[in-house]
Amino acid sequence: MVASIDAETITLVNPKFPHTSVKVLKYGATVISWNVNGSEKLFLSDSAHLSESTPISKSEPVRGGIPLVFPRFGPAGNHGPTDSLPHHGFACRSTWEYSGEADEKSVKFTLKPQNSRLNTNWDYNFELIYTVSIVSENELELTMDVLGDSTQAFDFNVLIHTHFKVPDLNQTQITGLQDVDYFDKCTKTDEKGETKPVTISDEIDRVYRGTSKVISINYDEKPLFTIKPSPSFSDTVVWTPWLNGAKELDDFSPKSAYKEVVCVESGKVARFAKVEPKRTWQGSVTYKAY
Ligand code: TA6
Repeated sequence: MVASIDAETITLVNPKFPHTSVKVLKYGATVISWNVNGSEKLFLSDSAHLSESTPISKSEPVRGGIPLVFPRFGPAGNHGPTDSLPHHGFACRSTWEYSGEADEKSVKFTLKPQNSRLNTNWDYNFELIYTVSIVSENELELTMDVLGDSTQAFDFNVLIHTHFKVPDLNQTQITGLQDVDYFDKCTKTDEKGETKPVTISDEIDRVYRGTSKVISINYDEKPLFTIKPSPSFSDTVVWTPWLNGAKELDDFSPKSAYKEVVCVESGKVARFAKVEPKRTWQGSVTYKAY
């Protein structure tokens, strides 16, 4: 059920769970708040860009919340159709159409070539349908449908770039990624999966390939969040800028918040996904907050 709607945001409340709300910006269809019983679960920078800039090429994704990466994670390199697109693509820099309530627990947003002004060099007649659902008091489900062009197949990356709020990274651990090989974007090397859970004491930027387990973000060895992606979201990115990285990001503030955010992102980025003409590709992820 939509609790409120204005020119820029939609706030969703499921009447069965009135103490939980989700706020979505039409810009990027970015979830900027997931509030469970008065406790905010997402990091949002105080200086995030919350609307399109003019020209559109100057638009930046929201720093925080849940931006959507499509159709390029990049820099993927040497992939003709997406090479001309900015890092993370255009979905997070476009203003989506609000398509209304799907049912009492969900709202839908749509992006088509007409409203994604950045896609001039990526010339496919795609449609994205993004469904945001409050499935229980502490569970949020996000589903992306990628509808194919009527005549030609196309390749894409897609990633749900979630900024989870944590009390302190020093006591945070991520489980469920053990023994999964990854590409380390900081060192630009392929690494073998580690046997221990991920701990954080510096910048981390990793693309885990072929993740299939439930992932858990733990604080003091107790779960804060669990993350259950669909099999089609076969990759998981873990990113946190740490203090040095946060200092380089103009739209990250306060800088001291670097210790309170970790991105654990589900999607398809290690390789491109493909959608055949007139077909639909679907990926989804469910988060549970504790
Ligand atoms: O998803 C991880 C990542 O691509 C990192 O490599 C890091 O650059 C981060 O996202 C933020 O990217 P941005 O372009 O928004 O500064």
